[in-house]
Amino acid sequence: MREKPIICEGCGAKLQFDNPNVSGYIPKEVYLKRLSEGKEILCQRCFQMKHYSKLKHIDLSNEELWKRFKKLLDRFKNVLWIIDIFDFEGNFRKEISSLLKNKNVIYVINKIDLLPKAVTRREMYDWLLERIGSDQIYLVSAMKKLGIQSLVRRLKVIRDDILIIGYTNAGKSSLINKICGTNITVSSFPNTTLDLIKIESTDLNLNLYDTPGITFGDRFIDILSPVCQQKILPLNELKRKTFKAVSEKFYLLGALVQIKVRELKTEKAIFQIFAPENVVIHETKPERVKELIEKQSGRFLVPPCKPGEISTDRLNYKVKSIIINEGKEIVFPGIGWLTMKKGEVIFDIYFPDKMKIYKRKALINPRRRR
Ligand SMILES: Nc1nc2c(ncn2[C@@H]2O[C@H](COP(=O)(O)OP(=O)(O)OP(=O)(O)O)[C@@H](O)[C@H]2O)c(=O)[nH]1
Ligand SMILES: [Mg+2]
Repeated sequence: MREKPIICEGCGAKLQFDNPNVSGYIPKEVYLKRLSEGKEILCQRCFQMKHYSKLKHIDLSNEELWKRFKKLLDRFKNVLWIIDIFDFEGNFRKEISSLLKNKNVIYVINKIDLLPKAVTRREMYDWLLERIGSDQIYLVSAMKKLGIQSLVRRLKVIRDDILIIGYTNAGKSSLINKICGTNITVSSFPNTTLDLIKIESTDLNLNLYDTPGITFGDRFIDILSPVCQQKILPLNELKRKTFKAVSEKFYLLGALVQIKVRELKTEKAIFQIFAPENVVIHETKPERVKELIEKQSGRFLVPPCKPGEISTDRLNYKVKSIIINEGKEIVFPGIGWLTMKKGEVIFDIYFPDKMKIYKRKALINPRRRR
């Protein structure tokens, strides 16, 4: 007979029968029935996420998760850091890397299927090597099962416990499921995994530990409701729109970011915006911006996903001027980036003051297609 499980097999929360609003809740009769049938035992939240893509709200504090994460890290020497390639700046945080100095760290760059097919693995690897500063980099797609075998070969030589860490929604649980054939709950909602989950892998001859994802709340996606975050999380190759830069024109990323061409430094300039399928990229004239944002935020202009979803006091806007030329990108963590294809432009970027934007060397090389 199966041992009586005391934690949810989907999210790691301690099972309890008393409070439906706290993690790990399962009605006692359901628990006993599934136990007697020898079936998988999931808490109500995991069950609803898995079968109905429905989120049951659980109060979670980022600070508390971070505190627990740091404590947990002390116990492990080997760490697998899962990083979402779509949100590299949001995921690859100094706050985390500074805690990994004396660890054996393997960097797993997940979701490579989101990038245009023309970007080669070599290009991605070189770009990442420069930024991460370690050659322990594995490029994978947990969803499309790419790069898994070479990662597995690497893991097999470790022969010791491995802690899986990373930002929420980076794909930690998805990757473990692909490697170990487990059935941990995976979803596009943030904070799916709630506690440590131990996976004993006979194939790898070691134990893996899945962990709850980290968030610091400063990515554009973080100010959206969990349901909206789920809606805009990219699952397919990113869409892109190409624009000829026109002085004074505005380019909107939903209602969250306004990009204005302040000045063309070259006669001609072309740029592209990359974003998930459900993020609206819209070109407009300066005189239309205010009205569009007021009337279409959460309607045509997604994100947000609903009118009034974000209270205006949280959207205190600031403006930052950035000059960029060919081969550079401006990143809006969690919702997209702008790649300069040709020429040089000064952009004025209007965005909520709690958010961070970054300028970086282009991941999507503008010269490839010439
Ligand atoms: N396109 C794409 N999506 C992926 C990939 N791996 C995971 N996802 C999706 O990303 C979302 C998050 O996956 P999870 O495995 O739940 O992520 P996690 O890191 O465990 O998240 P938390 O438990 O919240 O910390 C899900 O919608 C997955 O289907 C991938 O390789 N490519
Ligand atoms: Mg997870």
